[in-house]
Amino acid sequence: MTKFPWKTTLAVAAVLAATVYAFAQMSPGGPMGMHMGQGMHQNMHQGMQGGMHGRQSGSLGAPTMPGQDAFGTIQEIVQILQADPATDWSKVNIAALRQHLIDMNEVTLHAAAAERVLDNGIEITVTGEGRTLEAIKRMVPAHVSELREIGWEAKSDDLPNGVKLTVTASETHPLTMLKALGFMGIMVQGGHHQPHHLMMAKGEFPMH
Ligand SMILES: [Cu+2]
Repeated sequence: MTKFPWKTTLAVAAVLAATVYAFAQMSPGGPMGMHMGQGMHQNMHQGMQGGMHGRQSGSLGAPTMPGQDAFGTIQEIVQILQADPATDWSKVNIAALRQHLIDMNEVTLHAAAAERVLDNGIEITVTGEGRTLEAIKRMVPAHVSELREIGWEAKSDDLPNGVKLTVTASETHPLTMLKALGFMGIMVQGGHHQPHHLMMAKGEFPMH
């Protein structure tokens, strides 16, 4: 029993040492480096030969996170367009893609969704104001078309302050599943956004 806490302590110490080491690597002339004794540095080197060095190979020092989701999406699309010699720059419309990503943000994060379970399906009243309302009116009916294409029984009805989305249960999409998925689980069905984003940016896709 007395050995277990010791192992834990050692593991924690190793993690801390690794963190200090990473900091030291990032700022070789910085205060961390200067405060560390030579012996401590060597010990850490030895302790890390097997573990950390293997895992870090290649990626340390080259960040990949764009910092903001829509920013990263647009960056990826722009890189695809610039890498393709066939890109028709007279048609490219990044502003349209940006507006769509704002729609996605509004619908995902700011729309209110009131869900009501029916005997044979689910009815979701999606509402919002201003920019959120615009996004709901564009995205929810468009998604209903996509749902139908992939075999769902869905419809949308216009409301003054939003859209009513109704999805009927079926053998492949039973009521229990619909209830569990709710508004967002239903909105993410199908993989159409990624290809549509590229088409929008190329000016080949009507705004939805
Ligand atoms: Cu999208």
